Amino acid sequence: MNEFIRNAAQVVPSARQLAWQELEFYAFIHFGINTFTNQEWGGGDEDPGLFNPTAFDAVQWVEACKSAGMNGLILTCKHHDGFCLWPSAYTEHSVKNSPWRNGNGDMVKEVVDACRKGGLQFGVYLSPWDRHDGRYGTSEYNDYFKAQLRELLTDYGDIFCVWFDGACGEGPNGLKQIYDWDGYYEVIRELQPGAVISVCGPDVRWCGNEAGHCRESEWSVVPAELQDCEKIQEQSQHADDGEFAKRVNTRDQNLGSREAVRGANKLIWYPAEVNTSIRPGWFYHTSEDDKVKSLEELLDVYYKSVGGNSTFLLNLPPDTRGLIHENDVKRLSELGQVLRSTFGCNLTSDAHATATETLNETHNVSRIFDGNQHTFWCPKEGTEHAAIDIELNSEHTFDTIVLQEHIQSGQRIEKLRIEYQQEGSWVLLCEYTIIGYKRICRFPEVMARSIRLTIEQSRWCPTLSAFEVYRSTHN
Ligand code: FUL
Repeated sequence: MNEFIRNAAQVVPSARQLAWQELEFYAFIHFGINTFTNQEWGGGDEDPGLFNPTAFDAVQWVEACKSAGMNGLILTCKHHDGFCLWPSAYTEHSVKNSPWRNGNGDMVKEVVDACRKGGLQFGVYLSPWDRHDGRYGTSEYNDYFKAQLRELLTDYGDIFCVWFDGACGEGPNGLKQIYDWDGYYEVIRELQPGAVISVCGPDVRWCGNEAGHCRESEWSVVPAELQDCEKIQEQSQHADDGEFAKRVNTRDQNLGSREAVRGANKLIWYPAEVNTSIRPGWFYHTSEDDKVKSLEELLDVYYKSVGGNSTFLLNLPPDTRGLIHENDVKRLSELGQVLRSTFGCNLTSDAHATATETLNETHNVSRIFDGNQHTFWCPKEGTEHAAIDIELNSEHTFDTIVLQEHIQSGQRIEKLRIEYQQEGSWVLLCEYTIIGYKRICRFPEVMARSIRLTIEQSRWCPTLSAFEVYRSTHN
């Protein structure tokens, strides 16, 4: 067992996974023919003539994302209805046969340009399920799909993510497609080696629901069979019943604990992403203008996902004007304001720490305060329990602590507890299982100077790259 856990502790992210993880929070944009037909899933027989945003402005999208503190944007270049937002050479079912920009527009390009200008990374959603294309259900469709990937991954600069949906049904001819996943991945690795392939792909794991929930222990090290696309599809094969977005997938709550990984043939780094929409639907519906998630709901998802070793992919559906609606824009900027003010002042400046054990000077415990994720504290190899005492420069009031492991070394911490000192005795503040890339610990406000982090259980030896203390500006 020890040997097995030691090996589990050595599973590490790829460079592309690490870069993706550091984005933390980014947007999904669902925009297409459904926006104009008021649908969630188009049938594929829609007239491209319906696609005509009257005031489309990609810069407005990017500004809204940035105001919320997002670092990237993934656009539905083609959803299940098969309509393409760029003038693909391989189909007529695209913007080139729409009245928008007299058929000369390229929405992917305009969004990419706005992202580059605004400093956001750009990602591609391309639905493998295509309810329009007559080739669907035959091997020709796989060639078509790969040709479209080539267009998107060649003509628009660096792509941070290719997001493959698990939803899959019949095409226009009643046939189901056998997807050439390996062939798709090959094209992506060839053209965009820095891009992660998400959900139906090997790099980023779907958290298993669309309600914005993640597990209490969202392990990044899990059994390799979780990468199986067929299983992902089975799980996401729910009718478009509107209920799915609210349901939490309670199956497989435990993916990465010792019990869960014991006996696994192979372990992989396969970190989770939480995806949900700012409104009930993925596409825009006027009837949902007053159903934008509250600031409290969004903060809750943010803290649990970004602060729970996941990333947060928040969907924003632009309206028929081609703009993100005023209500959503307002909520996004409120969210960004709370995040910026909360995390603007780290109370560990001039703090002092002592650890029960330290490997060497390079991994001195002061590394947890240096704001550099690449430097870290760790004890000697084989030490699975440790404690760090932190002394702030004076008494402070706080309700939030951010912890980060040095995930380039692996994910190790399995159980921790934080206490603060009150009138000479240690009082429990909070307890958690995993940290991973980031854990945002939240608790009722306390006033204290001395804080103790106890790592009660870890794999082989824990690492810690950050310990930050904040007082939130919104409760
Ligand atoms: C699902 C799709 O069916 C929805 O329309 C949406 O795109 C969501 C992100 O994924 O599987």
